[in-house]
Amino acid sequence: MALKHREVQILETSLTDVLTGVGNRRKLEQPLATEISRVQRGGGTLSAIMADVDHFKSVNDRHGHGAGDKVLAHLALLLRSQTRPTDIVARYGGEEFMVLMPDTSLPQAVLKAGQFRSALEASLIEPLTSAVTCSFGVAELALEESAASLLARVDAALYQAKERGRNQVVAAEPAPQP
Ligand code: GH3
Ligand code: MG
Ligand code: MG
Repeated sequence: MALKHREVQILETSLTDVLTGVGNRRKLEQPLATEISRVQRGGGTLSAIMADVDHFKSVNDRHGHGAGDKVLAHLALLLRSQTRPTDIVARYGGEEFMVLMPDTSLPQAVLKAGQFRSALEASLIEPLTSAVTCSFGVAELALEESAASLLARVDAALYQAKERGRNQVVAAEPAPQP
């Protein structure tokens, strides 16, 4: 029994991002697969939000890596505190986060990303003296769409948000017909 508990602990640690305490990229895999099969069986909706900190390199350059780390921890907490326990929040890459939201339509997810955006913009994160912002891509899983396609669409939407000037939310193009 003690051994089993230890195994669960090790597994949990291997799926957690040390800096921010949210899940790491690997933590997304299983829920993503599970949620996609639920939707494909006719079980409702699934949306994904990808967030990327704007000009994060210059935050590090100006205020130091430690301050950059604080921004990431702040953003992770913000995402976690403004989502449901059934939503998955994960650090997807260096300064990129993914939020998976079961039972959430595209308009609802766009609204949610807008809330993240304005909450971050309004945050004061010491020792920073000005606001940090984030760009967001949002997509809803289409019928018969794969995880790879969903992630590609959400990524392309995030790229658009950067292109359009950052600190904004862009909804993905509809999935190509299967
Ligand atoms: P953009 O608005 O286009 O997203 O620009 P950016 O500067 O945010 O993007 P870029 O990809 O050029 O830089 C990302 C930076 O994130 C570079 C890297 O040093 C930093 N970074 C990645 N992981 C960490 C981390 O764990 N801590 C800190 N402090 N910085 C990190
Ligand atoms: Mg960035
Ligand atoms: Mg990035």
